[in-house]
Amino acid sequence: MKFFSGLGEKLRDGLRRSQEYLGAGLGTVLEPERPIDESLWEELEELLIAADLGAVMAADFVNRGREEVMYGTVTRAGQLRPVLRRFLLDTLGPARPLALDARPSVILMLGVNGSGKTTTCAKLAAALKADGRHVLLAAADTFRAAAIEQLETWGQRVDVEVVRQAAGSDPAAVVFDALKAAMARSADALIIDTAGRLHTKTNLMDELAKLKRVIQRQAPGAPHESLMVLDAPTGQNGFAQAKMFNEAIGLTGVALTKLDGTAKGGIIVRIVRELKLPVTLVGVGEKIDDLQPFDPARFVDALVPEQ
Ligand SMILES: Nc1nc2c(ncn2[C@@H]2O[C@H](COP(=O)(O)OP(=O)(O)OP(=O)(O)O)[C@@H](O)[C@H]2O)c(=O)[nH]1
Ligand SMILES: [Mg+2]
Repeated sequence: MKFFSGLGEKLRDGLRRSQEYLGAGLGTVLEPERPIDESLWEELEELLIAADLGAVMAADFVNRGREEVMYGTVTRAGQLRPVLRRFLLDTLGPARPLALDARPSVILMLGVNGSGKTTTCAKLAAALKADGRHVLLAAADTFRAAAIEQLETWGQRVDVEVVRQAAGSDPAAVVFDALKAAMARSADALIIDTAGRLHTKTNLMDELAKLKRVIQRQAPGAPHESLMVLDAPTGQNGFAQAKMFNEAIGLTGVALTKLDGTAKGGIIVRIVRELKLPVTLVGVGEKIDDLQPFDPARFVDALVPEQ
């Protein structure tokens, strides 16, 4: 049950760089007894932008802060901390757990090259297995033999069966087989790894649309999750990519990886707000258990702790 009981400390570790960055900045800007003046708003806005919340949201927050001051609810800088926490929580909305009710629940991982798709598939497979679920992996990245082997190696390590075909075969055929196997064995979940592709390559986006059609035909209602795997350090560039993937095949959410490698954890807030997609999973390291369901409350606690 470890996946869903949540590993708050892990998230905290993964966000260390963001936390140190924002934490140190907020510590200075929101000095508890500091009076509120124009320079404070400027410093705060800069800090939020630098943490990757984006200019629009930084300005929004400053406006909200100014309102609080106008109403007299805030008179000292330290009182803006809970206002910031509330603002982030409101923007993030409630947690949106992965859709895992169907049997099999079909989870499609997609995204650009190197974003962490294969690793996230393996981590998720391990987490669901540890949760007592019967999981299958499908090696639908048939572009390179190495990609299939990479997933197989993970499969062996986490003791999850990998449905595969030879390199160069049609990914749709792999997915067809895998789904058939998952249904025959009453598996709880089928996690599909796909090849990295640029959103600008029409033929590859068409291939993805075809994959989705094959799945839909075979199992109405599936795929239950089409997750865009984005890596946090890519930041803003990932937005354009995710938008195009969303338009081309429809996404249900984002799995944000490499959150441990950036000081800009604020990107999560922008994803939710600008892409209007929930972040369902976060990757906080390269190890098998470095994956967490995204929990907005925990995230805000880690990023902007109460003092
Ligand atoms: N630090 C860190 N590294 C990660 C995380 N997730 C994945 N990685 C690393 O990112 C690199 C690429 O991961 P893959 O899972 O192979 O990425 P991919 O999207 O499958 O790549 P392609 O199949 O080539 O498109 C590997 O070195 C992973 O260990 C994460 O959450 N944190
Ligand atoms: Mg891969």
